[in-house]
Amino acid sequence: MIFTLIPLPVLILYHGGERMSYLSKDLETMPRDELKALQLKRLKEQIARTYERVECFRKRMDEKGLKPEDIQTLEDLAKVPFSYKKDLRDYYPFGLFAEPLKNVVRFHASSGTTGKRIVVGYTRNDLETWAECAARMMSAIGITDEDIIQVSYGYGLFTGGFGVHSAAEKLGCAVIPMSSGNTKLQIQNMVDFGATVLCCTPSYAMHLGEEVNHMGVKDQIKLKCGIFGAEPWTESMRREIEKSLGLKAYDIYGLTEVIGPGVACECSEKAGMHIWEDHFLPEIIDPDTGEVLPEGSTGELVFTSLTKEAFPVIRYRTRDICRLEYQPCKCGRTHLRMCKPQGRSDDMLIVRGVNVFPSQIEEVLLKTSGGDITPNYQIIVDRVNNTDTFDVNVEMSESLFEDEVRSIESIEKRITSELRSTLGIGAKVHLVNPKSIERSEGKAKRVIDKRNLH
Ligand code: DLL
Repeated sequence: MIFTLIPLPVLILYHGGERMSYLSKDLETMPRDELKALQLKRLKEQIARTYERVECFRKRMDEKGLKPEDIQTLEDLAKVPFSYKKDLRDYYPFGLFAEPLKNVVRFHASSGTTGKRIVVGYTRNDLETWAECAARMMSAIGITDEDIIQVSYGYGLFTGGFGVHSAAEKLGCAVIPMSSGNTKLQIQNMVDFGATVLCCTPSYAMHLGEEVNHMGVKDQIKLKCGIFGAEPWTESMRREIEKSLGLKAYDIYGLTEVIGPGVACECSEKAGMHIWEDHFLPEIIDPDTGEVLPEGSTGELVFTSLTKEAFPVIRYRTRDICRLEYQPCKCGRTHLRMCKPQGRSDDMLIVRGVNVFPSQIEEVLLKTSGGDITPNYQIIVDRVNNTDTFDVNVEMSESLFEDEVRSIESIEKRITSELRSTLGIGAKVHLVNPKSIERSEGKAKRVIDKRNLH
């Protein structure tokens, strides 16, 4: 096998007070049996520490009659109780912390889809681990200290902005800390500062691409790649972004509870996202029964942190539905890869009894567009006379809008029929005027489900 590893920088990793110096290249290409031995050592420590310090976890272990010493192999993890987003709400704000606040140096938070926000904390070592993981992610993509990085993820309680910011500084890149929004200024800075890397949500990248072309400055931007994540996006959307901004688009994954961006990322092969398994142990389970599924199955992704101090997570149910790839990657990294999450199990719509992921609709829209529609859409589900209604509003392109001859109705019919054959149910497709659907500067809101409002 030919290894095409991009030279990786030496990064220093702190864990549990001990200072470890590793070549991240060695870590990322470590033979799997060595990696598993490292995981087991860290797993035992993380479980013992969490048992000792986090009451909720200790109670759940005790209820199952389990002690930390019962975890002697990686397979034993399957016996350990799960943790859930609900726990973060029930123990809000600091009830799941494993360190006194004196040792916490940063908070981040995310607004759950419903109810109370969730809060996580980081010690100084946690921030170091996070920056290291996210810097490895950037290295895997080919970003170096020569790069100028425009960070257009939101800064603040959301982990996106600060997460990639610290990593980029660690790599020695020049950072433009834009945060999200203020689109015209974003583009102006991109041009004036010569940004070579863009970091934002894929839906905001689409919007930036649209505006760059509208302002006629595409030939003045120097972007070579973009690292996009924080929400599900399709391969067709990747192609659209690459075309409109003239860059290579890479997928990155993470979640607040586990650490933020830097949990997993694509390498130059763009063939799934390597999970940094020396810090985060993944499992795929059946979301209904909780059983660990065999290798290669699609199911819910569950993470156990291996090195976190302030906010360890043990068997945390992400609700993200995906598959893990165990085959070695052509890049030479041995850490397994996760495929693009097709959506969160709690984002999945059940319309007239059929399971529908917004990403399936997006794929159909982009595949069948033929230049007639734009990738801006919104799904509206309601219930009228005890029956679900299912409408998809899609913006037509400027060219179709100006075309007086072609029938909008026939295009709507074509998309309706494609959607029916993919989803197995009928949706009413409405072509709406260009720029009439609100653009997103962070995570896009694609679905309006009015059924619970009645
Ligand atoms: O979105 C962290 C992040 C910031 C990741 C910037 C990547 C880039 P949360 O706000 O807690 O954290 O949302 C986490 O977003 O469980 C997934 O459902 C979704 N998600 C994140 N990355 C991806 C991705 C950040 N690449 C939730 N593809 C996760 C699909 C993603 N979904």
